[in-house]
Amino acid sequence: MNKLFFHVPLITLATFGIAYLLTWGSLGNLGKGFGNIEYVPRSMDTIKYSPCAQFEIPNYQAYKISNAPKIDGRLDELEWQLAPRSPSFRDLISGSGTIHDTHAAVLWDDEFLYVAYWVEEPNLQASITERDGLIYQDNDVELFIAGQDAYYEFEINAYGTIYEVFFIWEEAYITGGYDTMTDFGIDEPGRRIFNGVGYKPHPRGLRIGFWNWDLKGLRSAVFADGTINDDRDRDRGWTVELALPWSSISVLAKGDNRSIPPRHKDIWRMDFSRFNQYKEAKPAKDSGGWAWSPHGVWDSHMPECFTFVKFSEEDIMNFKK
Ligand SMILES: [Ca+2]
Ligand SMILES: [Ca+2]
Ligand SMILES: [Ca+2]
Repeated sequence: MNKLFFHVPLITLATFGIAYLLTWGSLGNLGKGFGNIEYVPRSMDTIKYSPCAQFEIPNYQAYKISNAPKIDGRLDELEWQLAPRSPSFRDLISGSGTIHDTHAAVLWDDEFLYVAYWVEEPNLQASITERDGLIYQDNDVELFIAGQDAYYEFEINAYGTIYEVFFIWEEAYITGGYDTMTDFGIDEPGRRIFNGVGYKPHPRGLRIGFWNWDLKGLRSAVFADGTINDDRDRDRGWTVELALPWSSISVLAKGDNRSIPPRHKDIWRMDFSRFNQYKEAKPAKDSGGWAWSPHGVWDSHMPECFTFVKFSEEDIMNFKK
């Protein structure tokens, strides 16, 4: 773990804490509107109005690899075994513990960002087989990657069917020059205005979503450790293995010209979650969405709540015993 993040001076914590409390006070007074709360978009933003406590957002160190994993959904490579794993995901809204374990890990090399999920699931289920179908209507696993002015959404179910959307903050669409790009023109098929899911009054406003967009060169695979759609047995779960080419992710760097691939100690914001079609029985408060970094509201589309992923040039094999 990184000292920089875990030895935060008390005074900083206190400042964040006070800002957070003041914000909640302000939000309460303002009701539905956000009045004159100023929003200054930056990729490393600490947004005062956010429903997630900024000082509680997880930090993760992503190490480099020399040998690319085989993208087959099986996380049996030594690299994945050595990679730091997230704590088990918590409820997206309440932050409370969940009935099944979920972990994620990130690795990288100069060509790809690699992401893995370990998903405990006693009854594997999937129904959607069409690419860009509404995967969130199945039990799914989701990945969001944020740039300064845009973010990428990825979903996958136990069949390995995927859903991808690229979102650009409307206020940055023209000023950021996205409107002149081939994939993001004003007449692009699958382009729609989007206002979040359960947190509509996001102060940054609307996004423009591009549902037909694909992350070129993306490789994804699922390993189902059990039987899908057969509840006569009890399954162990599923694992997800992803390789996302930096050359395609580079579109997220447009806002702030961040390095592609990242440099040592660069920090990106990413969100890791799963959504289930079931909920744990009461009295558990299970929203059905579980995440590495809880958001405090029913909405994934909040980059200011995403996990901090810090890239390290150190090779993961240095941790081999
Ligand atoms: Ca593999
Ligand atoms: Ca798509
Ligand atoms: Ca089964």
